[in-house]
Amino acid sequence: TDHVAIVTGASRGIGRAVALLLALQGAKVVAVARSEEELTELTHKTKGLSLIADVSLETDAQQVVESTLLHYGRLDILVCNAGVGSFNELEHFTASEWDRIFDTNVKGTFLMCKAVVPHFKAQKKGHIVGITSDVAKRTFAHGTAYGASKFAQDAVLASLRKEVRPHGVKVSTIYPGLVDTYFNDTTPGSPEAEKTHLRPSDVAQAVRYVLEAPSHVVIDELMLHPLTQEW
Ligand code: NJP
Repeated sequence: TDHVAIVTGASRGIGRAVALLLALQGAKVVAVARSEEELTELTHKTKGLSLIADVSLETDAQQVVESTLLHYGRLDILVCNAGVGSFNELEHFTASEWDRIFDTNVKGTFLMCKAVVPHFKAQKKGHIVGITSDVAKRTFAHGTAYGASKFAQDAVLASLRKEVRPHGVKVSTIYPGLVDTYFNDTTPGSPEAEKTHLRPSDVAQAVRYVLEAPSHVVIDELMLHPLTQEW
């Protein structure tokens, strides 16, 4: 396709895999994150555009969409993937860590959607894919901040789905289980994680699948887990 897709959190992990797969399929990919070096390296492979931006800042989110439209003259897809998490007992969580998680996962999703929706509504077409988590649908110990942020991010996307549907715009939400990435300061690629975690490319295939639905179909939700994961 000649579609133009913005992918947030594309410097590593799931977002990078999504960017590579969409580029392989012929999309023009706009890779968004804060790490310049990683984005430059990725853009050599995707032949797309990379934009340094912090999704939790409104000016950055708006700038990403404006730059994309200026550069490619069109925009079809937004993949809201940028996200952070850390895990602790509630009383050991700092207020600033709470803010970092909510600013990225919830406000970042809100701001990126806010930036693209007027454009998608005007063209009566567009597809937002949100990467939330299976913990948007269950709770667990040490997950007060991250779990709450994923419930909230999920609610933003589900409400938006109902708002934009009459305008021909789709919102799909992906709920992965454990994925072998740099998430929460981990290092991917260990032999152990290979058995217990999804690969970023598995999640990228799920994104591809929801994007390939016929024009009259919206896949609202798609959940995937490693077969070994109990949840
Ligand atoms: O994590 P990681 P994942 N503005 O750390 C970017 C969800 N998830 O791929 O800015 C812009 O490898 C960061 O880029 P940089 C998870 O909640 C994961 O696993 O350069 N970008 C990097 O590219 C998240 O929503 C698991 O530091 C920002 C990327 O985000 C999504 O999957 C399970 C940013 C993070 O890459 C991707 O996470 C699950 C900002 N302010 C859901 N802050 C799992 N891994 O097990 C961060 O259910 N980024």
